[in-house]
Amino acid sequence: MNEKSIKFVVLGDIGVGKTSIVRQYTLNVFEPEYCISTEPLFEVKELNIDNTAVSVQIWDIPGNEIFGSKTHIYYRYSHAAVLVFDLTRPETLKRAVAWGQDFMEKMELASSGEDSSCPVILCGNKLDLTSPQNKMKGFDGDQFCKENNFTAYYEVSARENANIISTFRVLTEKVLKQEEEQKSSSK
Ligand SMILES: Nc1nc2c(ncn2[C@@H]2O[C@H](COP(=O)(O)OP(=O)(O)OP(=O)(O)O)[C@@H](O)[C@H]2O)c(=O)[nH]1
Ligand SMILES: [Mg+2]
Repeated sequence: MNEKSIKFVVLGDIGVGKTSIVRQYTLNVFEPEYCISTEPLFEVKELNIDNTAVSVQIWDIPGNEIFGSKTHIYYRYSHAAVLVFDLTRPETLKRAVAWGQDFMEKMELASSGEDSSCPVILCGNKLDLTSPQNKMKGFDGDQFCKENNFTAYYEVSARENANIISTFRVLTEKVLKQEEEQKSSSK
């Protein structure tokens, strides 16, 4: 069995559900009370994918973090970013985009010109609270991702554990595949 360690960062505005997503995925818990994150913390998820034991370190970054100061340190050695916004608060999409831009810029700087294209996915969370009345009308997540150079769009619910496992699985597979391709192209 091969072994592989990868790192994801979860980014987005305050209260959009980053901690809830990470804790649901790694610990299988959901807490309805909001407890603001004050420092970056990580959890680990172990997966087996195609005869590879993958250890995924998932960093949960506080939403009130200020860009430009320490964020490059959090991003260091990341393989992908998960941008989260709250489907019931469309204004949180703007900050998810700003986080995505900060991540892409700093990863590019850190790679000093080498191919650094890590996947950046966009997740609309709190799907369980949406209804045809309050859903973001006219929002086309796939198109929005294309326009902002993000990799893909998913709608999830940390509360109901909806689409969380599949989203992280697809992202992990994407990272592994990309690494394989890079390895074989540099041979
Ligand atoms: N109904 C519902 N509530 C959710 C969901 N995800 C998170 N919440 C709630 O939303 C609030 C904020 O969630 P957190 O996970 O703490 O948000 P965060 O993005 O980590 O916020 P910061 O730590 O401030 O950056 C909490 O009260 C959660 O219980 C969800 O999928 N559905
Ligand atoms: Mg948090």
